[in-house]
Amino acid sequence: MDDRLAIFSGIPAFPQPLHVGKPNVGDRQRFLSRVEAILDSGWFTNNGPVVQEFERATAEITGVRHCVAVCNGTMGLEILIRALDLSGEVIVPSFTFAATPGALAWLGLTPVFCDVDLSTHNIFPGGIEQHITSRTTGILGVHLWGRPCAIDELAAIADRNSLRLLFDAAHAFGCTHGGCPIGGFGEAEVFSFHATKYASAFEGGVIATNNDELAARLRRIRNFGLQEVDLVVEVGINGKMSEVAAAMGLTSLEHLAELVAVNRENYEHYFEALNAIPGIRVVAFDDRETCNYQYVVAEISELDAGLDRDGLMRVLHAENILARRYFYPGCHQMEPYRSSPGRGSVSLPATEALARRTISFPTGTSVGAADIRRIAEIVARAVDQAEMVRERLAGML
Ligand code: T4K
Repeated sequence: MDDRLAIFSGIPAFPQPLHVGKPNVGDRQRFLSRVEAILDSGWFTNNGPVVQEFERATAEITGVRHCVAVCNGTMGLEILIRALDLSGEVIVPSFTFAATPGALAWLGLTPVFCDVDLSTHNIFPGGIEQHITSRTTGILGVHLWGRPCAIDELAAIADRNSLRLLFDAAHAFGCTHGGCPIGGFGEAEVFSFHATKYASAFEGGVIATNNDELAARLRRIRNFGLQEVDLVVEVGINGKMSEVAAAMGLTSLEHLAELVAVNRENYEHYFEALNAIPGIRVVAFDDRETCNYQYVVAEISELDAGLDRDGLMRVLHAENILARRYFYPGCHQMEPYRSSPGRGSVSLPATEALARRTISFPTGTSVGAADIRRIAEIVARAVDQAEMVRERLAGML
């Protein structure tokens, strides 16, 4: 084995790229036989039987009365925001994927960014009330990395201020809060079944709720605002999930136990190996809760590691380890928010610090213990040779 780092002209540790979000495929034959049945049936979309089965299965797992399947998580957020009649301003964390504030902005609402808690990476409840104005109609919490945000505190704030409370649960399928599945909190919660997620429908999402009336409205808006054939009663959109996507989703659901076992094992290998390296701390999960371990995230302390996150990422990429800067930059520093009058100058110190120092590592069924050992060796070597690495990277710019 070449023990030089690839940035020093060594051979990359991995001949093929190792991705963060490489999809888990599941049982191909199960999926393909479902697709055959769909082709034979002549029913491809528009709330077909496979979508309905997927909705029942996800509702059972999340312990809610209704799961409304949609074509992706972002559309799920948009349909929910509309169905709740949100308007004006909605408070959101900035340390999240662009889809969270994007869903609000797409509908003409203003996302008002709140800082996060450095220790949980989730919205800081103590920072929310200072952002409430006469235009505020809701709080949109995000369960980042599948770790529940401060649901109880957010519910109390929402109650006190007569605000609607909804959750972006894109990362949190199969996770719990206080032992109860994520899905039943707030007015509704939106999951993503994107290819890169724990359970995948290629592209897909579900909106989970216990509210019968809200579920009926979500279904209507998802289908052009149609209440019945030829009767449109409000503005809707085409947010439907196709039968093939639901077939993939169902197949994926049949593997949840295996997937979480693989993810957890990978996570534990990373935790043990990376935490032994100065300046690297893998984000921890609460052992009392169930988690999907789909994201392995670490914080890099430049002071202790001798390297910053971006430097380490360049080292890893040269080795074909395609670690990601989830999430960078904070959404408040993206367009159009950063140029919005009065909003661009907002300072969110915890978000900005985390956006500078977090890194996500490849996991899932395509990554094994030996890969993780190799990745950790590379990180350790980079930290060990930090001064040389910094010089080399500076020379490569
Ligand atoms: N809220 C939150 C908090 C979210 O994180 C997301 C999505 C949403 C809402 C919206 O849900 P959806 O509307 O997507 O259902 C990826 C995903 O596209 C996105 O779903 C996800 N979050 C986000 C965290 O990651 P990008 O821009 O990083 O995608 P991309 O193309 O760079 O791929 C990510 C990694 O996965 C790469 O390393 C390549 C690998 N990959 C990707 C795909 C699509 C594969 O190996 N195979 C694949 O098929 O957003």
